[in-house]
Amino acid sequence: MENIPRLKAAFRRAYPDAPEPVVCRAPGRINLLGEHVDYNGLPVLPMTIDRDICVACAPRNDHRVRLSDREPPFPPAEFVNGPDIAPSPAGSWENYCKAAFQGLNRHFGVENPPGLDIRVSGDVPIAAGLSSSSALVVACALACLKALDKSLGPDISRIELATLLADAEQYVGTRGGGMDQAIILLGEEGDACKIDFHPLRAEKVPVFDEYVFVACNSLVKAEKTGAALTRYNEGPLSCRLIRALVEKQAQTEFGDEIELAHLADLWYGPLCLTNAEVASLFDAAFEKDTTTLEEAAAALDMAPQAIRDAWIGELPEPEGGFPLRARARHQLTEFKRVDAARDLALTGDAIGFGRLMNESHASCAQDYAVSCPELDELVAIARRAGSIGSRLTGAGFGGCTVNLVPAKDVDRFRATVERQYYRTYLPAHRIPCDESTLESSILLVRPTPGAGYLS
Ligand code: NG1
Repeated sequence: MENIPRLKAAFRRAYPDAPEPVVCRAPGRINLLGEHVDYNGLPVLPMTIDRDICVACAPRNDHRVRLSDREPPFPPAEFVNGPDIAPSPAGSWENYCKAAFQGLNRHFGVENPPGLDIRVSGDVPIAAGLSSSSALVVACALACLKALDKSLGPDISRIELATLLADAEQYVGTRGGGMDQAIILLGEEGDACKIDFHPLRAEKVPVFDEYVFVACNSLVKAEKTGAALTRYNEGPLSCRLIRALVEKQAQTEFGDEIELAHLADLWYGPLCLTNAEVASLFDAAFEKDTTTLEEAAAALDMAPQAIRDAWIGELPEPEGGFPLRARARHQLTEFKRVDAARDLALTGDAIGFGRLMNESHASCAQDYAVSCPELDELVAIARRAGSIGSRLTGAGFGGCTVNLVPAKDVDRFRATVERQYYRTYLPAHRIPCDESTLESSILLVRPTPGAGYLS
């Protein structure tokens, strides 16, 4: 947890004339199971962590929002608050704040919202798959609510705010789902949560008494505002084409009136299909491993350009076509794993839960192609070091793994991962890791309360 007196002192140094600030806190999160499925409306199983982003904020007499952070990569920024806020260049950190402010100003129909002075501080590792960006969005949203004189609860529920912010965060260019904003707002101390999106709800899922979850940072940065953004968006965009092709197949099998707004409608919509029925629909829709744009166009009776305009934009077509069969398979198998993992957690079966985490990593790596050599190596080392379940967590392409480790073996786990990954593998692959980086790269994480006001 951030040091609040220190944050307030930093606020006063940055804005000496401002009134006493209020502090808003939003935790990071670690996803235990259910990766790259939230944007299709399929359930996920994350938990909040004891790392957070805090913002100290106080109102201004004008409409300007001033932002500062103690970290050098986050230079001070300023913008005029309103319902239409022009984005800063891609990759600028203030876009996360602008996303929240624009979303809330539009929601409440406020034309001339007041300004705020904001000081940010946090200890969620950045670009590590632990959702530092959504934590910043949520913390800024709580600050914005204060400026608008609105209260979390009476004026907007946590569920409404999570839904609104999932849309609002698309301002930064990602086509993400709603997992991060939901767990950050709905998470509870001491438990993980199964999040369902139809409708949005969070169900407490107990964590295991004699085990701990450990995050290990691969130290490969996966900034979703940079190169990883294109790679990340490949998932949601491919799934839009999958949805269209599966909808067509469902119409052939069940009638022309069938419409799928999301892939999740296969399970939750009027069809209410079983997993076996979804599997056979996918088999029929994707007979081959790959589907070319021409083939998709023929199946959908549309021009290739119309498919691009409707769903996939500039998504590059790989040689031989889009690997839709494997991408769709991941959606189905990950859905089954989330369901099974919840049941196993309720019965305290850590070994079974860990097995599902291992299977999820294989599916993320092979069927969804969101892993990288460093993550695969870190997962392999963690399993040798005593983890009973290891997988990448979050968007992938770098960032952290999550590991389920018997509490009594944590020291051995830490020592082995430190030696084999951080002191051997990384130097051999020319990835820098000094002692202080190493110290903050293996984190025991435990679930903390969802976002809220600290003062
Ligand atoms: P992170 O790890 O925070 O970049 C992203 C998406 C999630 C989800 C995961 C993959 C955003 C804000 N977050 O998370 O919605 O799709 O990837 O499971 O886009």
